[in-house]
Amino acid sequence: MSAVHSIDTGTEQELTDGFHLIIDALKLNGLNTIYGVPGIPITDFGRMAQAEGIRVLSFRHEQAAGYAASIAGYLTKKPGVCLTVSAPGFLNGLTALAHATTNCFPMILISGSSEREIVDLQQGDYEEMDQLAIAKPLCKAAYRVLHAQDIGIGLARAIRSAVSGRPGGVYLDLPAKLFGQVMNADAGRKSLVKVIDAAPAQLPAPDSIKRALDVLKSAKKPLIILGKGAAYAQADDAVKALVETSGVPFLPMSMAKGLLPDTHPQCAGAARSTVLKDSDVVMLIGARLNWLLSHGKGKAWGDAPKKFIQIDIEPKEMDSNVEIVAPVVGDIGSCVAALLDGMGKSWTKASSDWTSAVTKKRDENVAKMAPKLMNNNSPMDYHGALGVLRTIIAERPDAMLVNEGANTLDLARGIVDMYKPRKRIDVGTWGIMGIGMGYCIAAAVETGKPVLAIEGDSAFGFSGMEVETICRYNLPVCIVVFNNDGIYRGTDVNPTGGPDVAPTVFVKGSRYDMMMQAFGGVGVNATSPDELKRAVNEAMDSGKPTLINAVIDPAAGSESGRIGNLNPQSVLSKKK
Ligand code: ADP
Ligand code: TPW
Ligand code: MG
Repeated sequence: MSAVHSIDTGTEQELTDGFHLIIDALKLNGLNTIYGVPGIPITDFGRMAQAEGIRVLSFRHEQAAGYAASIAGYLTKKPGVCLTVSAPGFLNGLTALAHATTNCFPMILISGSSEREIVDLQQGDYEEMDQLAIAKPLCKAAYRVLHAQDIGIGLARAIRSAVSGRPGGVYLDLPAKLFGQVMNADAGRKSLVKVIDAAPAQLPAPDSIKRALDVLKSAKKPLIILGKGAAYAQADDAVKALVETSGVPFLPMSMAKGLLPDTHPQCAGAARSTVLKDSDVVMLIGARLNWLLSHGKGKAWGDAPKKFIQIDIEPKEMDSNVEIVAPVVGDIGSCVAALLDGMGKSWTKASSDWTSAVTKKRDENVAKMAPKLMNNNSPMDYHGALGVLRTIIAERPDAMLVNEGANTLDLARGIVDMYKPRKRIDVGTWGIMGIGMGYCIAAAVETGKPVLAIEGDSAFGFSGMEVETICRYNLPVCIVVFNNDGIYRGTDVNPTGGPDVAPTVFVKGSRYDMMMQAFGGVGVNATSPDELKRAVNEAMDSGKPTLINAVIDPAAGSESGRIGNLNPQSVLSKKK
């Protein structure tokens, strides 16, 4: 037990308090890193946590700290911990908590809060807010601990809720008074809970496995779609064995890229539209039929009738958008193992008519792209710049890749091949801007590997101040800002001719590299692919915090990258 006080009336006893009980409970459960922003009532808590050996990383804004915690959860399968002050700090962290829940990442947002008695009577306490009530609809579970002796149980519940079943965000409300509450140290020790088997295996029903294999066997043109749930599950060898034993072409969703290498002979990434349209049986593994897969219907899926097999830990996910003829509910490791078992040694691989048609299409598309990636234009276009970064990742497959933006995101996803699981982390289910720097920090801290961030200039701006955090902790992060003077393009004009620029346009010729220099990091202005290549390689070799301002032709991008079709259309502006 960390704290020793010793006075009592007459008899001496060892005491502890809320501060130390929380620290001990975190450590007992292997939660050794906190991402947060200090202030009342958690400043001393952060200091004490650091003193007790927890790594406490202070950010410039809670949202970035929260995104860091969320992706730490994804990368480690343990809840990432974000710590914030009350009301405004809590609210700043809440976007990330909702993001974690939406993306099925385990995370715990711990916020200090004001005194219950004052909050509940709405008497205007310092940073007063009923945080628990506000957090509830945005997370998987929300708890408040009022008494020191409940800290152990409170954290245990939070951990279990975050990681078991479908992972998600959990809110833990700790009122200021709790931290200073004193109790007998021995009783305190006994009150702590080391969570046993926090995410128990969930075995699929044998019938569901048989049904799935019958459907797969009947397929003429099968397809496997791997989602970030499959990457999260860390059942990499089993997933690879399933794909290879079945011989079925696979399509990785954005963050599942690299679960099997994008260069794998069965990878259909570069034949995406063909396999979606032409396949007859689709096996989803840890991927939802949400907007990112056009809800499993409509033009993108073509006219051929489809049968869906879905493997997911969340039973309610089945039939969410279209009928799932073979639902397999369980954790991916167990489900895939059971499928492999059922397939046995004599499974007939997917027909070569189908697989060679897919391969042909893929190779054509790759060949079409190749020359564009080799241009050395200045200012750069996306293909020239990304061609260079693609080679760098091929040469450094262990590096973490962070990616956000619109064109910068969609084109990087398509162009930059990934080779290893959980190396690509990006905007996720919401297509959210602002994850960049938090993800860079957590990726560096949790994996110890160098990080390359490919950032739209707008996307970068959402968390840009965290370059100071990156410099402060001297993290091996190389940020490439694709500077095209704005959102989607830097070429829009104000139709009124007034003094304001168009809403999508930024200051022309900005030098984001100088932001990094301000904090002692390396800043480089790169105007050609050759310069970009040199600067990135240098940064990846040195491990020094680096920001490269990559000058991109402001006219090169398109509206909303690849998803311009989602923009509503005005009849009036069309008529004009
Ligand atoms: P993507 O965006 O890559 O398509 P989604 O986030 O839509 O992926 O889907 C991930 C799915 O994976 C979720 O439905 C989630 O319930 C599921 N999932 C997460 N972890 C596991 C696991 N360990 N076992 C089974 N399913 C999981
Ligand atoms: C939290 C809306 C989607 S993409 C984007 C915005 C603002 C920026 C695109 O410009 P960028 O990339 O990054 O410069 P590029 O290469 O196309 O020029 N607020 C949030 N999330 C989203 N998705 C938006 C706004 C958006
Ligand atoms: Mg831009």
